[in-house]
Amino acid sequence: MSGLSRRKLITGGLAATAGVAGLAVADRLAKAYGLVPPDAGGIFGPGETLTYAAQSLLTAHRPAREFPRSMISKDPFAVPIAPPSDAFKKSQALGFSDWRLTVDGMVARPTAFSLADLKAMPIQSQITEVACEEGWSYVAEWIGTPLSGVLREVGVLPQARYVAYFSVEPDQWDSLDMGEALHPQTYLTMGMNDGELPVAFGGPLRMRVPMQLGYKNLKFIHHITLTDSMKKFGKGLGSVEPEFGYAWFAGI
Ligand SMILES: Nc1nc2c(c(=O)[nH]1)N[C@H]1C(S)=C(S)[C@@H](COP(=O)(O)O)O[C@H]1N2
Ligand SMILES: [Mo]
Repeated sequence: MSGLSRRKLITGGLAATAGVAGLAVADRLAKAYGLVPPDAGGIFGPGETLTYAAQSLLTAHRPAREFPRSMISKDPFAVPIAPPSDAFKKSQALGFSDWRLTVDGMVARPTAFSLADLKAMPIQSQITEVACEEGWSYVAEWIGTPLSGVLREVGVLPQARYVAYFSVEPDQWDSLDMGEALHPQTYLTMGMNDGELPVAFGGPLRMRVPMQLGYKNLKFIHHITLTDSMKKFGKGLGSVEPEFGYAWFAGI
């Protein structure tokens, strides 16, 4: 059976089961395929599990739309950020030469990458849209290195299921499942529109996840950790957003 018809069968099965026998059965099916969001059983319940399972099966290898250069927004809107801390300002004065991205957890080789280390990895660019859950969006060119390459470099252990990532801003963290983390458009971004990534847009290092809503695209990334369970972080909902009523899986 081809991958696509298999996916159709699974998602069709999930949806039909939900209609006929209720969400609890869909929940069990999703678990059988290992498609359980970290906040399952939490505030969203089985409906969230069903949405996530169906969405990730349907969109697993679908790229986010890329735009022609002519459609780059003339005046991209940066969501205002908290005033930078003294430590951040000091690092900025050093051209972020002391910035480190620490990658640890369930990896063979925990590593602290400088920006120079990351810039020495394969650099790619994408012209994609940032879409905020509040309804506005803009298109920009994002320049960085795919997260997948960094994960290969540190050697992800087989039991790892999620990639949790943390901003230097307090209480700003999120996570991706392995499928989304290894997606070719998931970048650690250091440049924007042919220049350095401005601080307002998350410089010096931003997680770019064009397949998901703006809030998954965290600015000022300094730590990534691989884990088998998001229950170990915060309130166990997979990111800080579900604590305020937004979905962990924010696919668009
Ligand atoms: N560190 C950090 N990252 C963040 C935010 C934030 O407040 N702090 N806001 C998020 C939200 S809600 C959105 S919609 C996007 C906005 O991206 P922009 O500033 O490039 O428009 O950044 C996301 N990343
Ligand atoms: Mo947002």
